[in-house]
Amino acid sequence: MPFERSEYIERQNKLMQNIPSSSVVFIPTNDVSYRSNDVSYPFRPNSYFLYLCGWEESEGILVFTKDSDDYNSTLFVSPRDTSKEIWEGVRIGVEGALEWPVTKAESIIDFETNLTQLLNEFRNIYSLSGISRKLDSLLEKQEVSDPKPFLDKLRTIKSPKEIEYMSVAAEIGSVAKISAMKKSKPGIGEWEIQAIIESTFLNSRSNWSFPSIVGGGDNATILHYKSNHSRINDGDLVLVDSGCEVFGYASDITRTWPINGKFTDPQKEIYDLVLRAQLAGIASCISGNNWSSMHRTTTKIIAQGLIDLGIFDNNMDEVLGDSERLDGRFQSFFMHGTGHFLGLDVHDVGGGRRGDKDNGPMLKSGMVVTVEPGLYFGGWRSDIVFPSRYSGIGVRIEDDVLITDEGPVVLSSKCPKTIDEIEDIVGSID
Ligand SMILES: [Mn+2]
Repeated sequence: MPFERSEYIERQNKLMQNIPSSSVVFIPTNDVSYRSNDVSYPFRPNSYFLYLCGWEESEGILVFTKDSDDYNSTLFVSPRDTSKEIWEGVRIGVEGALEWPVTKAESIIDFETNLTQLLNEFRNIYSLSGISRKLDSLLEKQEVSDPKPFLDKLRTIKSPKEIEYMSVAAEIGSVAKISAMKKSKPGIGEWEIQAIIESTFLNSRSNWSFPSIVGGGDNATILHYKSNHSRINDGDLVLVDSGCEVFGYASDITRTWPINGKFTDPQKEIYDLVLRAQLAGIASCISGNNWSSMHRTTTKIIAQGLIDLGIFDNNMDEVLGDSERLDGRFQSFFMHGTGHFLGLDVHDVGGGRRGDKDNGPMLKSGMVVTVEPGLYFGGWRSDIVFPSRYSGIGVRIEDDVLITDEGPVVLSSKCPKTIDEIEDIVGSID
């Protein structure tokens, strides 16, 4: 298992400290999802479930029961079944599950019988809903509380071991980008860059943490572009937003580079502005700062830069908007938040999303966030006006940043980022 038993137990202890006496807590893992007919999507365990017990087979339910101060944990798992194992692989089974960080293991087939008794025995019911349709329907008639707020708070602060895995994920992600930069050339297909990136993941015994985004030219201005089916023309930028997982822990890195290895002047102007905003955003990742300070920092630089480039008239109030809501005209070109928490999920739990009330969570040592401002000048946009020299330019720069009491640590720092670094490396291998 990726973590010592003691680390899982500590996570469970911290959860159960928040749960009152006479409670039962249900934590299910994901159902298998079907793509079509007999073919299922690759199974990925639910992140809460992974976090609490590390069990990777499908169909499990983790149950905590708490009488007074003490609690017990039972892991319900798929039992051994040769006829099914012939097709799907050997299961760990009930006996094997006892090696996992739980008090007891039971067969999932007996879950419903146990459930009736548990619901009679305990006053408070907690369950993670929206993960297992079956569990949700079994608890349909119950009054159920949500354990997520407690778990989310725990998950946002990473342990040294979690940080180690996230650093490895960021390193593999950086190496993948370097490899793609080296092999870039005019006319290369977006899918070919995707293949370079994802083969690096697989060769590192990792896999993507979200479908890779590879957008050349105007496609770079589509925030969640995923078809990756166009060729990238000489003179265009390519934006690559991709990441991988190590023991479930994600990296999420974006770089933008000229496919022919040389930025044009307009590309340079936009790239330089986004980079300045991104570096200032990273510098604001200080423990004790509010979440919103990062977005405030990047937004101010972007807004001033758009004025300096002549894209807007010199009216900062209008470009930046309300100083709290930051809802000004800059949003025509920078329409997303500056970052998100990163962990077992790419868009990890803990809040810190655009549209949060107040200033969002406070940054603390052990949190990992992304910092990813961007500017997008889609040639296809008929709703906005900007100088034609910027048409078809989409730039986003994203790093994974660990908050420490000594200041921000960029986990993805191996990935080339300055204009000089990028121009040196792009196309350096045929
Ligand atoms: Mn991201």
